[in-house]
Amino acid sequence: MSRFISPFPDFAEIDSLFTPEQMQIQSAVRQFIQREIEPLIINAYRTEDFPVSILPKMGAMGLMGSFLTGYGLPGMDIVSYGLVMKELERCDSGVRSAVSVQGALVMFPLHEFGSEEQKTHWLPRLAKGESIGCFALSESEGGSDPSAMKTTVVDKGDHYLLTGSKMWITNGNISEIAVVWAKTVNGIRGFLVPLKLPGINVVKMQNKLSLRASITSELIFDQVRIPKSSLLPKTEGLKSALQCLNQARFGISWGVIGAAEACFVEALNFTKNRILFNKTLSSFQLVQRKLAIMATKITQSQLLIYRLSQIKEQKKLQPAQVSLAKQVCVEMALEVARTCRDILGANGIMDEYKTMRHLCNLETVYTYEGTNDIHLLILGQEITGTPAFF
Ligand code: TGC
Ligand code: FAD
Repeated sequence: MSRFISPFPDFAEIDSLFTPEQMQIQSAVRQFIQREIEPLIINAYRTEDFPVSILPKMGAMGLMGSFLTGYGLPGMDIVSYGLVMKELERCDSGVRSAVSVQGALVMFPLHEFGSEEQKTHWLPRLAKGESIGCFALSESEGGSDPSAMKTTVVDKGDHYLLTGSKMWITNGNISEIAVVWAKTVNGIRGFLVPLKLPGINVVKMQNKLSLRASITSELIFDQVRIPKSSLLPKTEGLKSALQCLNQARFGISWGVIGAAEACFVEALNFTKNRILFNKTLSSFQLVQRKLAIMATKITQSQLLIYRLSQIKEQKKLQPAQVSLAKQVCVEMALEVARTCRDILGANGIMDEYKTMRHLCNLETVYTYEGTNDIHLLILGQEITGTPAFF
């Protein structure tokens, strides 16, 4: 077996596929997380808060919008970007979420659909983590069907009027700007909205039992006058929003493998030390079966995302391939986390072990960015040619 950067058993010798630069990025991010974020994460989860002090540090490391180029952005290759996501989520899905939203859902739409002025003003600030943004697509009624959104923007000549509300918005309360998707007479468009404007109320959603180390907010827009310059001029209908989701879903697919590996390693170590019936837990056949199945499934996901990263690097990755990755990897990670929680016995429900935190987080990851069902339906449509959403 090859040298492991991870204590996870690398049967497919995935680590040997990475270039020295990619391994260096992974190792630097892992060390940064162990030093700066791991010590804060249990308390952040208990208090349902996000450790905002880490954001400029992550910016300084080039982790925000790391896959984007120009405007002083890091321009990492796709595998390196994936490895960053994986290391962040090895710590906590909430940490990866904050970076996913900033990079894939705020910086990407600016980069792709923004005016030159919007890009030069915002991209460097967002990259440094000096300014934080959020992505406001979902509404309270039916997040899976964003085309049914009720939020509107009306052209009033010298300004726009924004009315409606958005729900479940990651980073909302810590954001200076929001990428808001709203209906106009020309269909759905994206707007870059400063959240300090009069008529905007940002309300933190409290008492989540999942993704607690992440800020989730409701954004309420009560006839908000927004400047004409807020429009992201190159957005064209819902498909522009969905293009952003492709970027984020891809990062999630890498990220959750980090969460799964973290649970696996914690459970494996536990089985080696736990004595039951005068033997280590790791020596029982039933336990080895669980470990073997998990190692196999994690390895399958690692191979899948590596292959899809090659296709993405060639700029040929299709949305259905991203759905395949999100569906397979998240379902795998959730199953692994559940099995690891079982192996840990009663200890597994305590927060000094990370597995239950990952398990609870992964319930959110299973739902956001397109539920598991939505991705299966996208795959079903791709396979049969028949949409079964409605
Ligand atoms: P439909 O008619 O299928 O498509 C409308 C137009 O968009 C095109 N399209 C895509 N383009 C790029 N990428 C994709 N993934 C695309 N999917 C579709 C499509 O070709 C069409 O183009 P055109 O030219 O014909 O106009 O649209 P639909 O309304 O029937 O919906 C399809 C469906 C259900 C798959 C879509 O709405 C969907 O994906 N729903 C799930 C919504 C979702 O994922 N929301 C996520 C919100 S953000 C979030 O959760 C952030 S969590 C952040 C964190 O903390 O990490
Ligand atoms: P619904 O759409 O109501 O779905 C309910 C159930 O119905 C699910 O099981 C679903 O799979 C199933 N279902 C839906 N449609 C079909 C169908 N056609 N056929 C069969 N079954 C179906 N959104 C943002 O815009 N920005 C964010 O930053 C953001 N962050 C989030 C953070 C957290 C912590 C959470 C929990 C959510 C976040 N979301 C965000 C919202 C997220 O994208 C939505 O929750 C998700 O899209 C699902 O929408 P919903 O919750 O309204 O569920």
